[in-house]
Amino acid sequence: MNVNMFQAGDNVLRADQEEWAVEPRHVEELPLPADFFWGTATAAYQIEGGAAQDGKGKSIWDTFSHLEPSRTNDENGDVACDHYTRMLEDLDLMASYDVDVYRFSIAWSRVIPLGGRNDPINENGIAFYGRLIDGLLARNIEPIVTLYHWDVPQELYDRYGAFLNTAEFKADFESFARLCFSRFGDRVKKWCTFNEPYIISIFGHHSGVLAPGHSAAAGHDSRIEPWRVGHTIILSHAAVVDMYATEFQPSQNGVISIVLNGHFYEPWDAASEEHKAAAQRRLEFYIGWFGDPIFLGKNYPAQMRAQMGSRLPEFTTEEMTLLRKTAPSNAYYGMNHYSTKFARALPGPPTEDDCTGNVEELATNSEGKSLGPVSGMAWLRVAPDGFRKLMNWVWDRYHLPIIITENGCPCPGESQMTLNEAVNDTFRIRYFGLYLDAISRAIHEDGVVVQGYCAWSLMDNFEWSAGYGPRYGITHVNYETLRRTPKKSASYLEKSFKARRRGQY
Ligand code: GBH
Repeated sequence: MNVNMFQAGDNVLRADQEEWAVEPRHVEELPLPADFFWGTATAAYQIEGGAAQDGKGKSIWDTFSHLEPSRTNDENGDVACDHYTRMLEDLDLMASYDVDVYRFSIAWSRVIPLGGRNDPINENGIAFYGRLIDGLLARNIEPIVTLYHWDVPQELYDRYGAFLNTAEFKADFESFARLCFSRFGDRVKKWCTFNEPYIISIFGHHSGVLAPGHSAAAGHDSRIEPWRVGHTIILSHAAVVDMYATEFQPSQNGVISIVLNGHFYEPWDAASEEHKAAAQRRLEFYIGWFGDPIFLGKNYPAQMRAQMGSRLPEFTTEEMTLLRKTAPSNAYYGMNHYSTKFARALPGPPTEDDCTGNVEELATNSEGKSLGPVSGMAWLRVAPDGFRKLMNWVWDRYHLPIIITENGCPCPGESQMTLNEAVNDTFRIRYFGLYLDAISRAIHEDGVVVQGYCAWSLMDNFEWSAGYGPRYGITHVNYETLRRTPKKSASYLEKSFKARRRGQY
């Protein structure tokens, strides 16, 4: 796996030099339902800053971003966009875009600095999120709240290895979730438990690109760890869904689910059964791993068990009962999606720490055809058909209404641009246009239920191991002055959603 995948791909072929297969249609025949909602998404560590302000405890990202030598481009989230002190300004910014929803995450160590079920609560942290939620509602913006976007309290990692200890983690996560439901659940009606379990498991505990940085090279057992982490997430999710459904849902009337990310995979050779099977297998190893237990109440996909045997943990009888019980309580499928890849079956047997289903991922197919223009990230190519196919794949398998919880891209060369160049983000506008066209087609031509869309991201922010290089925002952030400037894509989205929901552009 390429360890630079979060790094900006400014050195690769510029997208404007490549041919775009299609232009966005933006026309009457590609509308969206009148009640379709849209907004922007962020995550606590990427925007808040205030790393030690008002009693916040350390998370694994505070640790990881201060390692020497740096694993995060010599940058960290100590200040980030300083959203912690500029929250009101950011609320007004969102109101100026006329968004319907805002997806953000709660920093666990801001509300429980040490993280555990018997540890003290930080009322300052609770008050911050309370003000944020009230400020959204006052502007008629609905909060969509993620409980966990990668920032487990460092203390829980030190005590018992966080996700590596299923029973302890589950108990602490339940108690954190209960605190959030009881303090915010009167006002928050859309919850997600975890953001991208695949990334937490594989990037945090296999390639080690993300915190806590476990990999075989760093002396960890990457044959076993990622699957234990995934198991912990699935069971913690189910426990919290069960708790919400019994203790809170009856009075609070909200909905809860999880956010899964995933590329779509096209066969490297579309005429070959072997490579078609590889593409399907790759999707099961990426999405079915979590989706089948969580949304179907079933065991891991058979192909995963067949390949991995005892590397994959077993669910006990009681755990299977819990999964079957909670599966129907997941009200939606949260989809983070950015791009598509080609899947090529590998010839030999899988390596002992394979996590792909023995599949190689490529940007060009057997005929040398590329997936589409490359964005500011080498892995992120513009492939709206793959997006449409993924929505269909998810709908066919899980039959849940889909919310697009993240989608977006950095423009080619954007990390080197002046402010004036950066706000003129025509590449991003084209990307959004094509991906919205794909949603319209999935809804109207394929019968998929898609309810809403969150652009990643409200503003440029700390892009994990790539630091402040890649810029995904629809708002430019000057990291010296922290000044926010809307990019053209912000007004494009505003106008496009208004028009599409009236059935015309
Ligand atoms: C999301 O993660 C995160 O939720 C968000 O915090 C982040 O800022 C945003 O996307 C943009 O990255 O497949 O090996 O070629 C996305 C995680 C990172 C998964 C890049 C796919 C591509 C590398 N993605 N990764 S690879």
